[in-house]
Amino acid sequence: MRKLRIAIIELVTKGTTRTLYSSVMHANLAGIMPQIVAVWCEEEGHDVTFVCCTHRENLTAEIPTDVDLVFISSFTQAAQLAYALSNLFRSRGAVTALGGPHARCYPQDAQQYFDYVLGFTDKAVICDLLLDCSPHRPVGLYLTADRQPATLPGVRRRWKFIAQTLRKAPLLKIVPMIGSLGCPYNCNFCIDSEVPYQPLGLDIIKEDLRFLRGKFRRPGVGWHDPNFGVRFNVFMDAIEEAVPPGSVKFIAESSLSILSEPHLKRLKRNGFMGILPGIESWYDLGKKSKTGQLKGIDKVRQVSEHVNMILRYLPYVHTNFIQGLDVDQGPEPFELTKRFVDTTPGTFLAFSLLTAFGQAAPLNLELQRAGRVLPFPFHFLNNHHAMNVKPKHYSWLEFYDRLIDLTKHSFSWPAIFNRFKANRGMISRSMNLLRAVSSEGFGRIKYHTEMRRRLETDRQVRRYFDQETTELPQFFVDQVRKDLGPLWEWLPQGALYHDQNAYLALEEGHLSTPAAIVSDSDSWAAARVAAP
Ligand code: B12
Ligand code: SF4
Repeated sequence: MRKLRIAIIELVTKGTTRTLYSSVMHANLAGIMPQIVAVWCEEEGHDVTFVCCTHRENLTAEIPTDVDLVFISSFTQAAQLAYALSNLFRSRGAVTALGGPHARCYPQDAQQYFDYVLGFTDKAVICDLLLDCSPHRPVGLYLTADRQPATLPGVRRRWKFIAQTLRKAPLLKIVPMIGSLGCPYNCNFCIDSEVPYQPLGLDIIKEDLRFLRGKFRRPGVGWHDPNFGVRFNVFMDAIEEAVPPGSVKFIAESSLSILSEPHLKRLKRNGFMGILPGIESWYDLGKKSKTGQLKGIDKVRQVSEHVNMILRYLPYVHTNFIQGLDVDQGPEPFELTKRFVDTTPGTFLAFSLLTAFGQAAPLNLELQRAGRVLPFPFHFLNNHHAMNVKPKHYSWLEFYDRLIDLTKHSFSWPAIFNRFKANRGMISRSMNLLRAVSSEGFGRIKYHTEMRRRLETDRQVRRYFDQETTELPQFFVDQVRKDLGPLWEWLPQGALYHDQNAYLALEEGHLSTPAAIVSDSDSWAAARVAAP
């Protein structure tokens, strides 16, 4: 095989940004897979240039002009940026490949702009792509393994790329690690609801933790497991065997059902500093939060007590809520969350707008069938900048009024002050203060308020929200142009639009695209299979 010059670009943001939060945190939002793909490409003997793009960098200067192959890793919010970059690199003669959440959620759309679009990715998929490495146009080839990989390279092998990324994190440095894939729960809005739970090798994890202690005085690790701690004791035994208690700081996303008091004691002893449980709804998903059949105010009381208990053990708790679920109606869900803010002053609350990310989750099929998915450009699909699902029980104006009221309540000065008082330690206090006054708190109030104003005053926007037109209002076009900066010129024609019902079309057999399923035993490059 000829030696390829390969660039790997990870997009952790969707455009030019200069906020304080972005300069402190963006490099810490880097994923694991771009680093892994870089490792696999080097292992196959190729030259790799790796850039984690926090969007202060000049990409066109950092990537050599003569690369043969460019991998781009993108969330849906960065899809337009990714499409523009692919167009630019293709014009220079490179072949391009897309991986990451956007590729898993909207493969058919991405195939119009990339030579390869990757779903589940293991080393066999990457090796087959490297062997082929040729343009596939006008429709790219969709490559996927038939399941999540059984094993992934750990920190030691990824170190070169981790170190390079963390140089862009001036204060807090969080090393991404992963101990499991998939999830045993089946929340119907989630990308992992149908992906079986699968633990990864404990030996690699132990080796990595020991390795990191040689790199930092007290390393910080962020677990990227979709739901950390499902096999709690096995996992904690491994951590305890590898490193002395408290010598590594950890952050993890975990469900409340896992965060019992005995587990919290063990987490505290082992240096867990932050935990991100998803509460999501006061009326649904009781299994995940261990509240069973409890609903409404009863659930608020129980969860509030639970989160306050967590805060007695761990200094930082970030709770997630989904706004606009079908079970919600009237003022009550929002008022209950306000009550939760008051009774649980130490937690940071994140309010995600219900978003149907293409073919990510079973619920999206129902929503598309019901004609309730709006075609907002991908750029706005990050759970905050647009809600692409028409709410079942709210008008848009009522929904935004309630959302703004709730966000203002959570980031009012009294709430910020109470949070500050309730938190322990400078890191938790300053992180929550920074998040409140930066893009997440004040920034979001400003953004939602502007959206609410436009709904009332901008006829184009109103008609778009009411599904009377699919023509994109100028307000949205201007934002994408501003965020893309000079790369706007490279955005392919039509790339602001997508078929928001593509998943349904696929399920009903109206869409077929060149695709290849690759598994360890069935190499696509060898067999050249092209099956739907
Ligand atoms: C860990 C995690 C994070 C971490 C790490 C993010 C990161 N850079 O990876 C943090 C907390 C920082 C985060 C932040 C956000 N997240 Co997040 N996150 C997750 C989570 C829980 C796990 C993802 C994961 O790492 N899985 C393990 C990997 C190994 O598996 P995988 O993701 O399935 O990837 C496979 C393939 O896609 C492929 N692949 C993945 N990446 C790449 C890259 C290349 C180059 C290639 C070739 C292949 C490839 O290989 C993997 C193995 O098969 C998922 C939910 C879930 N249950 O999966 C949400 C999820 C990915 N996040 C989501 C969102 C919306 C966000 C935010 C926008 C939220 C926000 N508003 O702030 C931000 C965006 C941050 C960013 N970097 O741009 C959505 C993405 C939807 C979408 N289509 O964009 C998800 C799916 C949750 C959801 N709402 O359903 N997130
Ligand atoms: S518990 Fe979390 S990761 Fe698991 S299915 Fe539900 S939302 Fe997804």
